[in-house]
Amino acid sequence: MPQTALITGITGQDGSYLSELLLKKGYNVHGIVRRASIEDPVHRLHRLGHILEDIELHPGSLESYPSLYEIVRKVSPDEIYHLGAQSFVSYSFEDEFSTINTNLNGTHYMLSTFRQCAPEARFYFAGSSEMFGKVKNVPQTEDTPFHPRSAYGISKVAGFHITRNYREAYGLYTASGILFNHESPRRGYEFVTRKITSHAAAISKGKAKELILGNLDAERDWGHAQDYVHAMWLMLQKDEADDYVIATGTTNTVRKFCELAFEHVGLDYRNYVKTDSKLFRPAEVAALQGDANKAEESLGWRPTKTFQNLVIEMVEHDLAQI
Ligand code: NAP
Ligand code: G4F
Repeated sequence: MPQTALITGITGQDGSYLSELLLKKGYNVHGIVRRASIEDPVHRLHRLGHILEDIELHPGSLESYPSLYEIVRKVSPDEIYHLGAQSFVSYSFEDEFSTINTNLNGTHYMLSTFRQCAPEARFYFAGSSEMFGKVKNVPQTEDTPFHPRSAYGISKVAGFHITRNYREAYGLYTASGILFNHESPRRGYEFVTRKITSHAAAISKGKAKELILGNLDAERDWGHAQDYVHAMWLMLQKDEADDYVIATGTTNTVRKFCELAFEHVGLDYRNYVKTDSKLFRPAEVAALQGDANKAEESLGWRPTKTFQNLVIEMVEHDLAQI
C-alpha cells in the first residue's frame, strides 16, 4: 500500500522539494494551499508546476480549524509535514500579530486535527535555528537553550513546545526539525541569499546597477534545501519520535556570500553592494552554527552539498532566468 503524506506550506521552497522526494518514494502526496493559490496557479503554484498532475491540492487556511479538520479527516494521512508559516523574519517585526497567529495557532490547529482525525499518523513540525536567537552555545545542539529575537522566533519556540507536548501528553508521534538556513534556486526573493544571487546575475547582464543590503556581518549556517527535506523524511521513519538539529556545521557571513556570488559573474561585490540602516533588524541574530551530530548518528543524515556549490547553483539559475 502506498503511504499518504499531507503537507502544509506545499507551495513554498521546502514543500516543493519535499513533494518531489515523496513522489519518488511512491507516496500519494496531498497539500493544503490557500484558496488564492488555486485561483492563481501561474504565480502562486510556480514551484509545483512540473508536478501538479501528480499531487492533490486542498484549499484550506491555517487560520481556520474547521477547514483543516475536514482536510485531515478526508485525506487520512500516514505522515503530516507541517511547513506552512509566515517564514520571513524581517516581516515578523512589521506584523508580529499575523506572524504569531499563523505560526502558533496554525501549528496548534494542525496538531489538534491530527490528534482528532489521524492519531496513528506521524507529524513533523518545521522548527528553526531562529529559536536559538541570541545564542548561548556555539555550535548549537538540541540541548542549547532558546532565546528567540523576533516574533517569528517566538512563534517557532512556542510551536516546538506544543509539538513536544502532544508527544509527551498524548503519546502521539510528533517530531521537530530544528533546521538551520537552507537555500536553493527556489528560495523566495526576499531572503538575503536569493536577493544577492538575483542581483549579481542582473548586474552582470546590465539589468541592475546596485544591491542594497542590511547587516553584511551576520553569520549563517547555510545548507541546501534538497538535503534538508530529506532529513525531514528520515525523522518520520524512526521508530521513536524525537527532535533533531539539521545544519552543515559551517558558517559564513552575508559579505562572504556576496563575494562568492559576484565573483562567479566576474565582478567585485564591493563596487555594487551598499548598505542601508533601514534594512538592519531591531534585534538581530548575529551568528548561527549548528551541530547535527545527533542527526548523523541516529538518522544517518549528512549534508551532501557545499556552500560554494550552493552559491554557484543559485547564481547560475538566476543568470538563466534572465
Ligand atoms: P516558504 O518558501 O516561505 O514557504 C512558506 C509556505 O507557508 C508557503 O507555502 C506559504 O503559502 C505558506 N504560508 C504562509 N503563510 C500562510 C498562511 N497564512 N496560511 C497558509 N499557508 C501559509 O518557506 P520554506 O523556506 O519552504 O520553509 C518551510 C518551513 O520551514 C517554514 O515553516 C519555515 O518557517 C521553516 N524553516 C525554514 C528554514 C529555511 O531556511 N528555509 C529554516 C528553518 C525553518 P503561500 O505560497 O500561499 O504564501
Ligand atoms: O535570509 P534571511 O532573511 O534569513 P533569516 O532571517 O536567517 O531566516 C531564515 O532562516 C531561518 C533559519 O535560521 C528560518 F527559520 C526563516 O524562516 C528564514 O528561512 O536573513 C539572513 C541574514 C540576517 O542576519 C539578515 O539581517 O541576512 C541579513 N541580511 C542583510 N541584509 C538581510 C539583508 N536579510 C534580508 N532578508 N535582506 C537583506 O537585505
